[in-house]
Amino acid sequence: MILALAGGVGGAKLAHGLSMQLKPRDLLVVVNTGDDFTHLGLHISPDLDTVMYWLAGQNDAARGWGLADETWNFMAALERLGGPTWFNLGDRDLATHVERTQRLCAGDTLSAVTRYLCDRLRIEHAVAPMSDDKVRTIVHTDEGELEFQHYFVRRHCEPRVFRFAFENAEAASPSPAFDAALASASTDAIVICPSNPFLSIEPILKIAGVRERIAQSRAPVVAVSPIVAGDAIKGPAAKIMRELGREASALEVARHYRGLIDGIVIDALDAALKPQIEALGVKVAVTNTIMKSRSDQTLLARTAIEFAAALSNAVRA
Ligand code: FO1
Repeated sequence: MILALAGGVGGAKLAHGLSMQLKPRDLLVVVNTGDDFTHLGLHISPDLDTVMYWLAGQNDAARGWGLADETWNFMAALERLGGPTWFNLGDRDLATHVERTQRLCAGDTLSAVTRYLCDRLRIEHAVAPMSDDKVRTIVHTDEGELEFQHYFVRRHCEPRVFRFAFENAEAASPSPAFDAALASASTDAIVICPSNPFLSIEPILKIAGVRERIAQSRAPVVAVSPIVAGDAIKGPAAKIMRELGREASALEVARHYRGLIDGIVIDALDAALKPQIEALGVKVAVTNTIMKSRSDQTLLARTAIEFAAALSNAVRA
């Protein structure tokens, strides 16, 4: 069984690749919910939405988030009424948020609602939130403290970042499926998807006990670098790294995850970094990590799975 940690579009793409390589019982995708927020009275879980839509094959490929063949009548009507239009909710996507909100209000957990939505979208592989407890990512910037979506979407990641806080993370418990996978002897590998290490993966690691349990896991832990040739494939990871005083490189990603990961998959464009990363005690696999097509997703997933298996055999040998 492979436990994948994901958030954002890069995470969803690799999760989709893993789902094409593995049987449903052999994959659990655990998703960041630090980006969740209440908007227009609706509970929005953007990273869960993105992973679900990719696994269901219903994602909008160009945007990365949201549904394909979307229409925007609701947003146009909202604008006419003078409502807030900085966060875009497509007409079809809206149904997900309404149904999720209704079920949460009726007392279901986020895990149960996610299972239900995945079922309805005919997703066979398991997807779970990192926690059923509320955790919120707050971005400390030169414009003050911003809730995540206000930083990311409303302010287009423009403010300069000083640090991130993950409200309530240390008091939150891993979701039941995540907890079981961390405890299970059947977890053969943990894959950290090429998601933003600071915004998408850190909130998951901050949940009570999670970082320690992953670091102590007997399963090999493999990360895929979201930084290629000094830049992020998508999103603000490189900008944030520079603002935090770090260089934007796959080497720095390996330094960031040092002590947690056994190996890292880096892009062929960064092959020259391999010796420096290995000097940190982190094994390196080099391949194409830019996922432009389904076959790129499958190949990267296969590389990550095979790399983890090789690391596991090396430990046993
Ligand atoms: N991202 C945007 O850049 N602009 C949007 O208006 C936007 C709306 C949105 C609605 C539902 C949803 O599930 C995701 C949405 N996203 C939007 C994506 C989301 O903000 C980010 O991809 C993640 O939070 C970062 O991982």
